[in-house]
This record gives sequence, structure tokens and C-alpha cells, in this order.
Amino acid sequence: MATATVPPASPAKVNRLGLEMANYKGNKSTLCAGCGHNAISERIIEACYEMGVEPHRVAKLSGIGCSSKSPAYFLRTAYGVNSLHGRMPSIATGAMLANRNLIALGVSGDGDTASIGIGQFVHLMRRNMPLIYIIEDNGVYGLTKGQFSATADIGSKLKTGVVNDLPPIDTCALAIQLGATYVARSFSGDKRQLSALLKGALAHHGTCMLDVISPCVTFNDHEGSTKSYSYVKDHDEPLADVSFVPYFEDISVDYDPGSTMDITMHDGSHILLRKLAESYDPTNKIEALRLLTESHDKGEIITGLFYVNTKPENFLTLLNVVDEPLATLPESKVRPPKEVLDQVMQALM
Ligand SMILES: Cc1ncc(C[n+]2csc(CCOP(=O)(O)OP(=O)(O)O)c2C)c(N)n1
Ligand code: SF4
Ligand SMILES: [Mg+2]
Repeated sequence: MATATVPPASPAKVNRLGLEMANYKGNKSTLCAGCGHNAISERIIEACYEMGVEPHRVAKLSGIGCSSKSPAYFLRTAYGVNSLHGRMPSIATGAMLANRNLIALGVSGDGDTASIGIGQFVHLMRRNMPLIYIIEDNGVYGLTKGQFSATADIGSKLKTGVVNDLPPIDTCALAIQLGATYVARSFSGDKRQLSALLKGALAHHGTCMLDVISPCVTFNDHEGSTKSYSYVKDHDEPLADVSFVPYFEDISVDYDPGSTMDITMHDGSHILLRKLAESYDPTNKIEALRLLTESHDKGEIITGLFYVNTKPENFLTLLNVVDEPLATLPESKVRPPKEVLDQVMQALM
């Protein structure tokens, strides 16, 4: 009897660590189909795979909201804390102080960040803690059925017809003003730009703040909304074409230095910014704030890398935090000897 020959399965593609894309995935998403947050999870999976990030070194940190649920849908084998509403910055700070070898990946929402969590957010931004802080920004509280958040634009309309009459908080302008050292805005529907910005963030050793406009298909994707897919597509003004070349690949792209800016990141990777509007300089804080104010007044949604500064020391270096995780330090290093305690007691008597 003739037997059919089965062709051998082609080997799965692997990254520089020998891991497959599947190693970077998470649980099946329970978010609405078409939610922008799902697309952001996909970009995180790809960016970590392509950069060869070790999943067990990542700490996924979030608050409360549909956005804050999304770390369950990527990097299954990473650490994860889905914390309290608006409190992700404290949990992230504690995790990084306890183990500076971790790669902190914080995911928040516009409500989680700009409403209940604004106090925590502003203090995190002034510390230059090594952390990637992603705001999945849909202008509403998706999880609690679509009330306006503090990033909703003036004049934006809810499905019920309610119009927002308060000015939005621009989280990028706030982060730049406060001291974050890598600040960008992107759109969940722009695969290329978001991917490059995420990889740049993975190469940066300070506070990265990425505001990603991420439409809520259930509560904020209708006519009159300024965070719907169609509105963002019509008003998106990319500041530059962003490319990323990791340190482990040759920078063999041909580019004209007159129209392209090359930024070398902490790990030796490069971010290439092509066709910068009026020779925009993303290392100039004042220019970044001016650009954001002007584009907001014009009603544009400007996207791209607004500000980067690789010079300031990060919080862990500033505090002289030891290289080893605190949990693995021997007792001899963490416990003062009896004589020292006796001396303290004596001094108090
Ligand atoms: C202390 C506290 N206050 C209020 C809530 C209710 N609540 C849950 S999620 C949420 C807002 C979430 O909005 P956002 O962060 O924008 O996330 P999205 O669901 O839009 O992704 C609120 C107000 C809560 N869980 N805890
Ligand atoms: S309610 Fe909105 S934010 Fe929440 S999962 Fe659905 S589409 Fe996404
Ligand atoms: Mg939201």
C-alpha cells in the first residue's frame, strides 16, 4: 500500500535569543473586537520579539481599566501586577527599586493616568525612573461605560449627545515639562510608527512616556468623537518618519543627514527621524512644548517622537541602587550587625 509522504514542517522563525513569536504572546484577549488596545498589545509582542527581550525580565504593571487589563494579553511568562486604579506608578517604582534588572512596562489608560492617577503620574515623570509608561488613550472610561476622561477634547461628543466643555490635559506636554526623557504620541492603527517608538523606548534607560491614541469601538468611535478611528486618520500629522535600527544590526540604511536626524540611544541602537517638520529638534524641550501647543491650537493630532534626552542620570543610578535584586542580598549586607544596633540603642538612652 502506498503511503503519502508528509512534507517536513518548516522550522518556526526565531529571534536572536532563539525564541519564537509565540513565546511573547499572552492569553486570548477578552476586550471588544476592534478595540485599539488589542492592536497595541500586538505591537508590544512584536517589538519585544524583534528586540530579543528576555520575557522573564519584564515586569508588566498596570492600574484599572480595559487598558490596564491588556498586559494579560502579551508576554505570558513575564511578571505582572494589575494594581489599583491610578496607582501603577507606585507599584512600578517599588518593583524597580527592589530589582533594577527588570524591564518595567507600565500600561495605563487616560482615566487611570489623567484622572484618578494624575498625582502619581506627575511624580513619576519627574524622577526619570527607567520605565516605559504607555497610555492607551481613548478619551473615555471604557470599562465603566464611556464617561469622558480628562484627555477628551473640547467639543467632543458622547453617543448620548453630551458635549465635553473642559480643555484636555496633554499628557505629553506634561511629561516633557516635568522631566520625562523620551516622550512620544502615536496611534494604535499606525503599525510602523508605533513599533519603532516602542523599540526606541526599549533601548532607552529613563522614563519613556508614550501616549497612544487607541479608539474605544464601543463607546467613543462615532461621529462627533475626536478619538474615533476616522477622526484620528483624518487629523493625524506625523512629525517625522521614524525608523529604528537595533544595536545588534548594522546601520546600513542610506540616508541624507540633511533631512534625517540620527539619535543614538543608551544601548547603542539608533532612531532615525526622516523629513522633520521645519528641522524640528527633538532634543529641545522648549521646541517640543511649542510644537504641542501650536498643533493643538490648529486642531491637528501631531504624532511622533517629541522629546528625547539621553543625558540625565536615571533615578536608580541617582540613588545608588545596588545591581543585585534586594531579595537575593545576603543577610550580612542587609542587616546591621549587633554592635551597630547596640550603639544606636546607647545613643537613644
Ligand atoms: C478607586 C476606584 N475608583 C473608580 C473605579 C471605577 N473605574 C474602573 S476603570 C475606570 C476608568 C478606566 O478608564 P481608563 O483608564 O481610561 O481605561 P479604559 O477602560 O478606557 O481603557 C473607573 C473610573 C475603580 N475601579 N476604582
Ligand atoms: S469598552 Fe472600549 S476600551 Fe473597553 S474593551 Fe471595549 S472597545 Fe476597548
Ligand atoms: Mg480610557
